[in-house]
Amino acid sequence: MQAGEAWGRRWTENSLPMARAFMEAACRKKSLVCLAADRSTMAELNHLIDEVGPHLAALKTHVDLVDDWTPEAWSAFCSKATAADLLIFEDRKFADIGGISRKQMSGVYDIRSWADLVTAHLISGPDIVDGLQAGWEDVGRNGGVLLLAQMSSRGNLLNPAYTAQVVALGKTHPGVFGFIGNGSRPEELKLLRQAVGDGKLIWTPGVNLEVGDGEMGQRYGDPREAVLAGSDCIIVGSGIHKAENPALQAEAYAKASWSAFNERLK
Ligand code: 5BU
Repeated sequence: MQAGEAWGRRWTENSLPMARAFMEAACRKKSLVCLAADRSTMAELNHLIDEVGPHLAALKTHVDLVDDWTPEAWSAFCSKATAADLLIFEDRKFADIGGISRKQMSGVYDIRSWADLVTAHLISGPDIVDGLQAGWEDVGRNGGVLLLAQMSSRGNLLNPAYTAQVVALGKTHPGVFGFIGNGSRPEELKLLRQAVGDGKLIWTPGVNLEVGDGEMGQRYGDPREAVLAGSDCIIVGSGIHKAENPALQAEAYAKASWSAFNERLK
């Protein structure tokens, strides 16, 4: 099935190049899984991609938690991810004013040069999206911003009124790829999807085949329920990278997400 047919209104109502690149990748890989690659050495990161790359549509990084980071090793790792047909998503959670966010896209990590997607809080106002987009323009690249509309962690301060404002400001901004929603609570996710409509994607952390509480206030919901509630991509970390057999688990998440996506189409 062509990506446009599979994604329906999510495709026709969203012309951001990076959003369509994701929708196409998901169809090629038959997976709505983004791996949260929270490993702290380059060797572990490289090994993980070799193991699970075929089952993923995207790769989420926290570049600042790698102990032995070097520009050369990171560049080789990004090439490996691209060769595995993965979009690269730096979960940087930018939050500063627009001009500083633009500068933070460069610096030592030079996020603008390798990330296709980044996260941002909208706490400082909508100019942050323009700042981040300007960061990509500075190096002649395209990218997309995922705004945090909800979070998965217990006690977070993103209340429904705040979520509504993030959605209202973000849904008409062309630089916004989509929103982060809470994968651990399908009922919250349904409300978010209603508010967002079909014009933007929703990606969800807080997803695990074992539903319940995680470490330090993390909460987990079921992948199928998250997709049926309106998630377009499930972000899975420890459910895959801490598994005894990460490849088998990644395949299980890919299958769960893809069959729920097909169920949602009917
Ligand atoms: P986990 O191992 O599946 O719990 O990892 C979740 C990842 O998603 C981790 O990298 C977090 O930084 C990220 N995350 C999250 O857990 N919850 C949120 O609300 C946001 C990001 Br935004």
